[in-house]
Amino acid sequence: MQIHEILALIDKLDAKLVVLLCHHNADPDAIGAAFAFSGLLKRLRPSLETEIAAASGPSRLAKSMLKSLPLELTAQPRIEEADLIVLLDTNTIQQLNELGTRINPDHPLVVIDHHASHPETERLATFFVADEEASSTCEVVYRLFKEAEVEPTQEEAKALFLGIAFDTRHFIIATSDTLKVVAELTEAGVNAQETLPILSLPMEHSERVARLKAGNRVKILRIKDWLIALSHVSAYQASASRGLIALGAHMAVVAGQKAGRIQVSLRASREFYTETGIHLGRDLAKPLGEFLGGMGGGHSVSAGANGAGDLEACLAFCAKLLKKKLR
Ligand SMILES: [Mn+2]
Repeated sequence: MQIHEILALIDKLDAKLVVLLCHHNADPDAIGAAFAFSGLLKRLRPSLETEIAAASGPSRLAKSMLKSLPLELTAQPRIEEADLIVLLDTNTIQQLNELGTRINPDHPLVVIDHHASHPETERLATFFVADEEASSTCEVVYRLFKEAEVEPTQEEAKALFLGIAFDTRHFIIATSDTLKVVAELTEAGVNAQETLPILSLPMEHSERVARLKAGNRVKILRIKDWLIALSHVSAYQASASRGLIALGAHMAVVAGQKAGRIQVSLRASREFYTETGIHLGRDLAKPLGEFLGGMGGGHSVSAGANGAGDLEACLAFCAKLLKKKLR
């Protein structure tokens, strides 16, 4: 039982302060998982103090979600003083930006995640709770509640519900197991109809412009019957690549350069993954991250990489890799 192993670690360390960290631009899944897991820990070990922080602040949607939860993020987490650090929804330390540089290699570290695990993170982690089959980190955290036989509070259930809704694109890619969890969360007091609109903010003007620019600059690569869209835009790469999939591409790569750093978002349709077996995180983002001298990873149909280098060379690298894999 994983929750018992985490508790055993907390007891062994005689931990007083646990710092929970979410990846940069933390999304509703990361924030929801951190909020609920912190609540679970405090229920099981009432004297524990916890802090929750998101590297460089939360995303716009996560901010909107925070307004409906009794949670304040800590701007200056006491990482060095923490007896235990918990990483949520975060697959590499690099995704923590400057917060990651403050974690020393022998700091007790628990990782709770649903991404394909990164070997470097596995090495750093004292204990790893990872399930790549889970829809979201929130689903993984809900299973820890079940293991502990603790009912989430109405607010924790709401946070978990929002994280799952976000990561499954409003349940479009939810599995039967995920839907069972969602049903249990509604039993714990979540009103689905009132809660879901928290995740539907109107798109910002700059995001609309970025998506349209990415569409305008797109280069279409046709390999067999697959249509791959390659583009670049200096912001909102993830949104732009989702936009290109919605337009009809089977797979999209959108790169962007800002202050000498390159950020790349990769998205694919489910059909592309099931028929080609190409896992974007493992087969494309990871080697791309290495190519850029940075880091890459993610899921089967959604992944990202970052580093430094030349934008054109980066897109050419992706095209070459895809041609090799598809032919
Ligand atoms: Mn997630």
